[in-house]
Amino acid sequence: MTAPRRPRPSPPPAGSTPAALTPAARIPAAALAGVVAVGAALAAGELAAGVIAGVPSPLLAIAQVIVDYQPPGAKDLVVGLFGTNDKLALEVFVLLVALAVGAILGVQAVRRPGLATAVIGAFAAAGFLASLRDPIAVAILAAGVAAGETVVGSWALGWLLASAGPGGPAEASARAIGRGGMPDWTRRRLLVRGGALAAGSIVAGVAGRWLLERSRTPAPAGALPPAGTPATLPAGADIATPDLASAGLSPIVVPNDRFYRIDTALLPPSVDVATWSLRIHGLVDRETTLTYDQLVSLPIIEQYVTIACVSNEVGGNLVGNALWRGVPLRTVLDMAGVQPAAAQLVGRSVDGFTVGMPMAWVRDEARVPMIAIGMNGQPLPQLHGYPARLIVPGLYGYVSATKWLSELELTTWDAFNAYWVNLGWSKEAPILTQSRIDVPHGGAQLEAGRTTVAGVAWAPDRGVSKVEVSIDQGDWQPATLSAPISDATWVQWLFPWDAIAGTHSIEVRATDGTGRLQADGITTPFPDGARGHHRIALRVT
Ligand SMILES: Nc1nc2c(c(=O)[nH]1)N[C@H]1C(S)=C(S)[C@@H](COP(=O)(O)O)O[C@H]1N2
Ligand SMILES: [Mo]
Repeated sequence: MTAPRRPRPSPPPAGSTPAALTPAARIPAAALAGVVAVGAALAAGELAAGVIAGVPSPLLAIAQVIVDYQPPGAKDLVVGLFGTNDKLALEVFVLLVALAVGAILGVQAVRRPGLATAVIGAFAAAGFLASLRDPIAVAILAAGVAAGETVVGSWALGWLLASAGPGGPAEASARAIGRGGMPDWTRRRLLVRGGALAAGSIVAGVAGRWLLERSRTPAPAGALPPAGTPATLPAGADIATPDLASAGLSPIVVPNDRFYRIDTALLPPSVDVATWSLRIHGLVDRETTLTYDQLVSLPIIEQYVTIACVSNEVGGNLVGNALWRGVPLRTVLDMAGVQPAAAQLVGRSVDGFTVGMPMAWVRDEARVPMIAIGMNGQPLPQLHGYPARLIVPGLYGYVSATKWLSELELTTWDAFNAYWVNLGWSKEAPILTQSRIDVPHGGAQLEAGRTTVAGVAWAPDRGVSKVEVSIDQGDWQPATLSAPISDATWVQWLFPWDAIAGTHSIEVRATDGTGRLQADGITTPFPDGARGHHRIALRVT
C-alpha cells in the first residue's frame, strides 16, 4: 500500500482512506470483479466435484448443512425444505449470498487484497468442512480442491482488478481515483475479462454439476427377484376414464416418474449394492448384518401401499400409491430377535436421516411393514431410496418410510427422537383420513350440463368406507368409489353433477374403515398432518 499516489486537489479528510473517495463508477466495477471472482471459485469447485470422484460439491455441502441444522423454531423453513423446488431455491440462495459476499470483497480488495484472499480461503475451508459430512468425500482431495478454489478466486480477483490499470489493485485504484474515474478503455477491458471469466464459470459450473449428478446415479440393478405371490389389481380398482385421466384424475397406481418425492438429500445418495448392507442392532438378541444378496434371498412379497407426506396440505399432492416389492420387515427383525423392551424401531439411512416408529405398530399382524427393493415392478428408483427403503402401511413418511436404508435400531420409546421429531413434529404420526378433488380444477370454467367431479381419498391403513360431496354447502351426497385394493391404499371417487350456470363450491369428505369421519376445519400440516376438507370454487357458464 506504499505505491506513490498522484497529488490530489484536496487531501482526504483525516481517518479516511483514498478508497473512501472512490468515484461512483469505481465501486460497481470492483464489486463486479468480486462477484465474478467468487463465481469462478465456486465453478472451480463444481467442476472438480463433477470430474474427480470423492470431491463433493462445496455449494451443495453448505446447502446441506443448512438443511440438516435448520433451527427447530423455523417451522415454515422446515416445511418449505421438504420439496424439490425448495431445494433449488436453497441452492440459489446460497449462491446469491456467496456472490453478494464476493461483491463486498471486490470493493474491499481494492484496498486490502490480502483480506479478500483470506475470506475466499475461509469460505473454501467452510465448504471443505461441510463436504466432509458426505460419506463419499475423500478428505485429502476435498482439501486440495478447497485450496484450488482459493487460488482461482484470489487470482481472478487480482486479474480483474488489474484490468483497471497496469499496477496492482491498490495502485489501479489510486490511478482511477486520481483520474476521477476509470477511463473507458479499462472499463471495457474489465468487462471483457469479467464477461469471459463469468461465461467460462457458468459453463464449468453447469458441466460440473451435470457430471456430478450423472456420476451419482447408481448403475441399474440386476433383475428384480420375483414376488412369491404377485399382487393383482381387483376389477374396478381404476375407474379413471381416459377423459378423466387427461383432466387430472390421479391414476390408482402412480408411475415412478410421477410419484411425489420428499427428502432432505440435496443430492440423492448413490449406493453400490455390492458394498451396501443393512445392520439390525440395539435391543436384539443377535446383532445381524445383511448384504443385498442375503436380503433378496429371503421370501419376497408384493403389496400396494399408499404413502403420504405429513407436509401435504389439504388438497395437496404429496401422496401416492405404488406396488412395492420386498421383504417383510418382521422376517428381518425376527432374524435378529427383537427383545421385549424394544418399543421403538429406528430406521437410519446412509445419509444419516432417521425415522422412529412404535414397535407395536410394526408387530401388529393386521399390516405387513416391509423393506422394499422394488417399486411398480422396477428396482427402487434412486430418488425413492435405491436399493432399499421402509414401507410401513398407515404411518406418514417422516416416521416410517426411510429411503436408502442402512440400519434398523431397536430402542426404547424415550431413548431416541428421529430427525423431524427433533424439529418439533409429532413423534406418533398415523396418516390422517383425507380426500381430494382432482377434477375439475379449482378456479376452472365449466360449461353448464352434466359433468363428473372426481378425486381420490385415503386413510391408510384403516381403509376408506365412504366419500361424500357437498355442492354449494348443501347436503352431503355419496360418491361412487373404485374397488379398494386394500385398506392400505387410496381409492378414486366419482360424483356426477348437473352443473348450472353460476359460481359454485364443491367440497369433499371421506369416512375411514372404522366409521370415523374426516376432520373438518382446515389446519396446517404442522405438527402431525393437515386436517380439513378440500373445497374448490369454480364458474359454470
Ligand atoms: N433417507 C431419507 N428417507 C426419507 C426421507 C428423507 O428425508 N431421507 N423423507 C421421508 C419423508 S418425509 C417422506 S414423506 C417419504 C417420501 O418418500 P418418496 O420420496 O418416495 O415419496 O420419504 C421418507 N424417507
Ligand atoms: Mo414427508
